[in-house]
Amino acid sequence: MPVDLSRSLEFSGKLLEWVRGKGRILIFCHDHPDPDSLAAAYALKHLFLVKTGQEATIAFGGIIGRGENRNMVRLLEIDAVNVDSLDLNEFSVFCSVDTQPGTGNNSIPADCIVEVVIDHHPLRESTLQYRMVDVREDYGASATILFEYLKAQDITICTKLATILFYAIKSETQDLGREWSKADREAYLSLVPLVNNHILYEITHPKVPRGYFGSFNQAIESARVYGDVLVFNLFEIEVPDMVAEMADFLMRFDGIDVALGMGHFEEMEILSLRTNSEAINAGDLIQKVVVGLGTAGGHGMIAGGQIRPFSSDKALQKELELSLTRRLLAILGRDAGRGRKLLSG
Ligand SMILES: [Mn+2]
Repeated sequence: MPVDLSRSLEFSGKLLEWVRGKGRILIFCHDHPDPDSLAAAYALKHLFLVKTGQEATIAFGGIIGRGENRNMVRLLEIDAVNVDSLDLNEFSVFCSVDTQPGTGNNSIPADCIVEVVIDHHPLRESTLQYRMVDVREDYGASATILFEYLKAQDITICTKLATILFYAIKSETQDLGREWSKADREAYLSLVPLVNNHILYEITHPKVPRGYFGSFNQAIESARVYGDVLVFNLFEIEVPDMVAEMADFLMRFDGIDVALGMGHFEEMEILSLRTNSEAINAGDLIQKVVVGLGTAGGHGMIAGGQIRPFSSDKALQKELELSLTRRLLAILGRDAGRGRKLLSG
């Protein structure tokens, strides 16, 4: 049975009706945007353009660092700009996609009045105050929600848009292997025949700088194993997404149920947590680990956090690693022994 689009039809209809005739639109992604965040923003921009003729600008904080994401933006011409380059007074409508105000992973100024929130992360109570809210925690990707709006509004999905949405769902759910719903599967499968495979291959096989291999080296060198928990520390990083990428990489180690990684980027400590245990919720767990230190959030299997500002002093970063490890092991009820290096000798 096909997915019921009535919720998407109703929300997108109300959204378009409300936004029509208002001034310039700004769409916020989360910081260091990933493909899902960029795709959702791009599709929302497209929806506005086709249905109301209004132009929208896509904004993010931080950088687009990961090779795949840089290729995606370049090859598929996603015109996203850094929020620092904009004068927010020029905009009259503010939207937030794949993130919610106050989460700590976006650069939405505290005095900016957001009115549209479309996301698939756990709903924050404070989000309910906004005018137009569509948060679907059971969806694997924000791009899937946007795919449904386009379908519900009878918008033709061209090759470029299809490739953007497909890559978002593909990477976010790891090809429907991680935290996907029936709706994600439906979107993924209906996009397959529309995708430009040549571009998709180029996106997924980026050329990477020397430092990329250094990160693997550092991740492996620093990794300590505490029973079924693995912790690694990249210290100074050039690409903030590297922590998440290395967390995924090290999760492959047989016998590991939880991986926590950290790295320092522009005066902040970036954390990433992964689990493949059904008994653990990664988003809840990382929030407990950073309580009183920073902000965090996420889904059942993947989560992230940030502590800012944080010193660039390596000794302090090592100290933080040890204290976060102690917290993590205590919360999980694991023995807080010294652990052992992933590779010894
Ligand atoms: Mn997402």
